[in-house]
Amino acid sequence: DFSNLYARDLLPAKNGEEPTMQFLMEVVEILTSYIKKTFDRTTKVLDFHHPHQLLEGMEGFNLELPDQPDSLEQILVDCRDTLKYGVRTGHPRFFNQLSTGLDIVGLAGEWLTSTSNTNMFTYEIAPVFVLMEQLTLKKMREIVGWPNGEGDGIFSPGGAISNMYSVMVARYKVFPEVKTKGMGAAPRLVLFTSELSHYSIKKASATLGFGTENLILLKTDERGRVIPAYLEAKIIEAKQKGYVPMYVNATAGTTVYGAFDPINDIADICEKYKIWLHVDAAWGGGLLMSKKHRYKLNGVERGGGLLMSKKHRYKLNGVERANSVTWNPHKMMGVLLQCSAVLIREEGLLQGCNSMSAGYLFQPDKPYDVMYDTGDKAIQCGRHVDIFKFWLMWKAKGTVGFEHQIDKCLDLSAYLYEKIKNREGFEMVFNGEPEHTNVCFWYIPPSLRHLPDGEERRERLHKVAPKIKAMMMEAGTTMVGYQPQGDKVNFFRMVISNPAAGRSDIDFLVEEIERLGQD
Ligand code: ABU
Repeated sequence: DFSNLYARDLLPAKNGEEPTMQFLMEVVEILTSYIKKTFDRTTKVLDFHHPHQLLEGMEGFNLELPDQPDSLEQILVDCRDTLKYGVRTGHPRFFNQLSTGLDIVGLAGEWLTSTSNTNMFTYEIAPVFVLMEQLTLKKMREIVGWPNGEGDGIFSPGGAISNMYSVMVARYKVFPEVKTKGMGAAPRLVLFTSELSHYSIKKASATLGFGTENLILLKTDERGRVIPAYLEAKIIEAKQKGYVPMYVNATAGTTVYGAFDPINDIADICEKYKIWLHVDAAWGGGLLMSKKHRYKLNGVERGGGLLMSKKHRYKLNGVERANSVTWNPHKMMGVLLQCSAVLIREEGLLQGCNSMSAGYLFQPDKPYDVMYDTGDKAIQCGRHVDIFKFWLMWKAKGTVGFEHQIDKCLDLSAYLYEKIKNREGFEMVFNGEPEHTNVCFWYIPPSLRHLPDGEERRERLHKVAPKIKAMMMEAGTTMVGYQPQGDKVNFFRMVISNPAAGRSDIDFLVEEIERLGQD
C-alpha cells in the first residue's frame, strides 16, 4: 500500500531501503507490462486524445503540478498513465518516424545510464563512458572508410546539431578567426545543399550567422538526388559574384524520398574547388553496416580481388571522401533516442573550433591524460550519456547483428513496393525500387479513380492522406507519415526502421489504408 508513503520515505531516508525496493519493483512491473504490450499486435499503437482532453485531466491523471507532495500511489498511477497515453514507438505497426523500435538491451543500457546520472564532459566523472564513446566513434570512422579510423567526432543531441557541428568546423577550417572576431572577419561565405535535404542545414545557416540566403538550394532529379552539374554551375556563379563557396552537404538518405545524392560526383567537384564536403547520413548511415546496401562493386578485377570503382554511383559509395559525416544510430540502427554522431576526418578541428578552456572544469593538471576530457569539443557544457545503450547493443548484436537487422528492413520495404506498385488504388510518387526503406505513395479512393488529372483531382487527393491518418490515429491501429513535397500533393511516406516489423505488418498497413480510405 503506497497511499501513505511519499518520496520523502524513500532512500536516502532512514529505513528507506524497503519502501525504495518495493516502489522500484512496482515501477519495473509497469515497465515490463508496457514492454510486453508493445510487442503484442493485438494492442493499439496509441490511445489518442486531443491536447485539451489531456490538459483537462483524465480519470486519475492530472498534468498540473501540486504544491504539496502526491503519495507514491499517485506517482505510480502517473507512471502507468504517462505510458498509457503515449505512443508505442516500438510497436511493430509504428511506421511514423525514422526512429522507431524498442531494443531490450538498449533499454537496459538506458536504465543503467540514468542510474549512473553522470555527465559526459570529463573523464573525471565519466571514465568508462568517455572511453566507450572514443572507441565507438573510432569504429564508426573505420566503417566510413577513413584510414585506421583516424579523425574525431562527438555524440550530439540529434542530427540537426550534428549537421550544425559540421558547418561550424568547416568554417573554422578556412576562417578560424571567426571564432574570436565574428563573421565580419570572413568574406561572404556560401553553402550548398539539395532542395530536398533536411531543414537543419538551413537552420544551421541561420543560427551560425551565414543567413539562409547564403545557402544555395540545388535542384534534384526525379528521384530526389542532387544533379552534380547544377552544383558545379552554382559554385562557378557564386565565385563570379565574389562569394566564397565553403561547404557542400550531400545527403545519404533524404528524409522523405530516402534518396542518396551521388557522393563520388559531388566529391570530385568539392576537391576541384577545395570545398568542405559533408555527408548527412543521419538516416542512410545505418546502411554502412550492410555489405549489400552500402557498396556496389564495379566488378573490375585487379590483383585477384574486386576493387570498388571510386566513380561508381551507389548509395554510400564515396562517403570516405567526405570531410565530415552525420550518422544517427537512433534511426536505422534502432538505438533508443537519442544517439547521433558527427564524425570529422581531420583531428583537432572540433577542439580548436569550440574550446573555451573553462578553468573550473578542464584543469590541465589533472592526474590523468586530459585529452580524455572531451567536453570542450562540444558546444554544450553538460552532455547526456548517449553512448552506453549503443555500445551495449553493439556488444549484444555484434556488427553482424546490425547488418541483419538493416537488411531485413530493406527487404521489407522492397516487399511493400512490390505489393503496391501495381495494386488498384495505389499510385507511386516515383518509379523504380526505393533506394532506402522510404516508400512514397498516394492512396486513391474509389471516387477519385476515374477523375481526370487536373486541379479538382489534386485538391481532393491532397485531403486524402491527412484524413486517413486522422482515422488511423483515432483507431490507434497503426501510424504512417504523410506530407506534400514541391508540387506534389500530400502523399504517404512509409519508412521501415523497426526491427519488430514483419511482412504481416506491411500487409496490415496496406489493408488498413484501404479500409479507412473507402469513400
Ligand atoms: N530528423 C528527421 C526525422 C524525421 C522523421 O522521423 O520523420
